[in-house]
Amino acid sequence: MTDDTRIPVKPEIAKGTWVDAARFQAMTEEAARDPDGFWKKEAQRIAWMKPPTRIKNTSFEGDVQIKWFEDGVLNASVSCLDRHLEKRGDQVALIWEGDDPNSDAKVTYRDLHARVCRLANAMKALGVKKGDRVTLYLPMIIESAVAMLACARIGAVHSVVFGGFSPDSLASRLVDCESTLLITADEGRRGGRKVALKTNADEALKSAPGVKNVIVVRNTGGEVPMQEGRDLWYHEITEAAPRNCEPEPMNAEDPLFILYTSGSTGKPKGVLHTTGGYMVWASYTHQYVFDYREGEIYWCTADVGWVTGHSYIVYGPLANGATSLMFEGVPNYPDNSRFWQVVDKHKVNIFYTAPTAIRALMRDGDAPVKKTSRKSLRILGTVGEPINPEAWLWYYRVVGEERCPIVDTWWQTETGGHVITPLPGATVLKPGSATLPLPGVQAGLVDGEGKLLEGEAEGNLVILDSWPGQMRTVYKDHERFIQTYFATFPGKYFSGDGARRDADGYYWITGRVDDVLNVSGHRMGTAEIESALVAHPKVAEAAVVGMPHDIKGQGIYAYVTLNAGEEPSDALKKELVAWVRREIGPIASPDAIQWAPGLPKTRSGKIMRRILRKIAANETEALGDTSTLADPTVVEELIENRVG
Ligand code: 6R9
Repeated sequence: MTDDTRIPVKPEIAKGTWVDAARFQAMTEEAARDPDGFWKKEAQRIAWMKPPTRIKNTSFEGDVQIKWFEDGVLNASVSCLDRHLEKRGDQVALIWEGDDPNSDAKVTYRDLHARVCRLANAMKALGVKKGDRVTLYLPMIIESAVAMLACARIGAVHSVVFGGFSPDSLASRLVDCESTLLITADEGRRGGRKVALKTNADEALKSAPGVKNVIVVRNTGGEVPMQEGRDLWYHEITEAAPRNCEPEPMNAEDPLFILYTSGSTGKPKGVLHTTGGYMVWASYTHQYVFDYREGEIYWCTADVGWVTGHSYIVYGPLANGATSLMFEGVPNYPDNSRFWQVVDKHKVNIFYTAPTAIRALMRDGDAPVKKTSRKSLRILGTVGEPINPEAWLWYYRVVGEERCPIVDTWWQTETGGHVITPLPGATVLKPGSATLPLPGVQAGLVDGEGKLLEGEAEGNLVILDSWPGQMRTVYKDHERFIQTYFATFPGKYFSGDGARRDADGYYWITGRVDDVLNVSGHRMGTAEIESALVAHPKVAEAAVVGMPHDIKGQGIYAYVTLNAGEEPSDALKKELVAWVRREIGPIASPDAIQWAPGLPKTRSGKIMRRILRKIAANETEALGDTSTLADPTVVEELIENRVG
């Protein structure tokens, strides 16, 4: 049905775009034919102390070795700061919009450079050296970006831990990467509430004895205990520090950061990114995918605690000399019009958010959007999970008034940046499809045996060859890196996602492969059924999981959240089953529907299907770790009202 909807490239976007359809074609061909030549040119987008002469040296076989630009020398902070000083020292680099709509701030490139150097010098004075790991546990404040860049400046490897994580999660991450320094704040602010960061950090530090110092940003001014000899106020140590700090020369393959990410099994993995390839990829994708143009205001709503914040609030935009907006708050505080009010206030041109936010806002109707202007918007983007065509079209029609192309960007912490995505000036859009691989990305689909599928097909999404932004290893556990990503389909990077490729070669991500159902021998993406359910006018959100079924192997269990004001009833359940049968086919009929006032989500907004599968399977004694849930009470409610 939605496969037929095509939205052509807008002439007004194509005009002056970085990459039009012809250029996209040419780039794709060149990057495949001559990766060394192509990436040698693209590498010039960042600042090198010694430009690389060796470009690609990668193997997905055996030990899996990934090296890009390996004889190049650079410092990431120079690309983001120093080289902009002459031309745009007085241009705003970061706009900060507070949780409270009356608080904001602007920091120029010159200011940011000085702040980064001061903190870098202060860290050096504490004995932090190249290669040391520094953990950041911070709210969405300017100091987060300053701290990341200050680490980069002195060659320290940052590990950002999302400010919503518990003391336990923070402790295990501190210990795993053996951080000696933690940078945190007294408190954070979100949706009108305070987040007790320093108190959490103190709790975590009881089990992370390797941490010698804690730098504390005074953010809210809340009373927090400071431990003599260990804890230092950020403002005190930076005030005294010199405002110039020579950037540490780094090899292209020296680590830039570690970011922990959850897998389907085991403890979180420390995804390691290195300096040269990551910076090239962040800059390349930010420029082309958002069609970023000189002087534009760009806003990514992610938290810096996730990879999206790393690549698309800090490194990509700043490498490109952009003005990047950083938002401390949430979409519905003080009210559900906030995103669009911020867009109008700062005249945002490019807006990048998550499908879960779009669906939540869609549920509240058009009025909160329509009371704002949004005339500045030119490009919209989404990331994080499959976007159902229903939400895509609402975003397109209501938020963007059919003026702004939507880039549905598929990528992962592991990929460093976008890998499958439309380009606004080049790609005909189809609502719900992440469309085509970027030039330089060799995507493919394989069946269960690893056989590469041709043409129209559905299978496991793999990437056949390396791209510069790829993760290099799991920190201190290269074997786990090989096992997780290269063992399932030897010689290929396995994403863990499933996808369908249509007759035009467009990719439709169906969700994690562990979410793919097999019902009576038919394979179905849970995202597909969810999308059908959400397309019903009364449904706000849906999550579908498999449940054990005697006859079909797996049955379909759907959790459904209704729009505000809709009443659950048995008649409505029947109606939804009939609706899904009509939308997809009888094989997709839900076997059970449970009304869900809320769904268990991680703090980054991802639905925790693991928990939903357990509830559906009536294995509620063994729910596993629920500590990363945004609201654990949701789970109790669901258990109580489980169906069947
Ligand atoms: C960037 C980010 C990665 C997983 C990935 C996939 C899902 C991300 C998506 C998408 C469909 C998109 N995902 N973007 N699914 N369409 N545009 O989210 O990284 O937190 O590591 O998650 O998110 O399942 O495998 P990360």
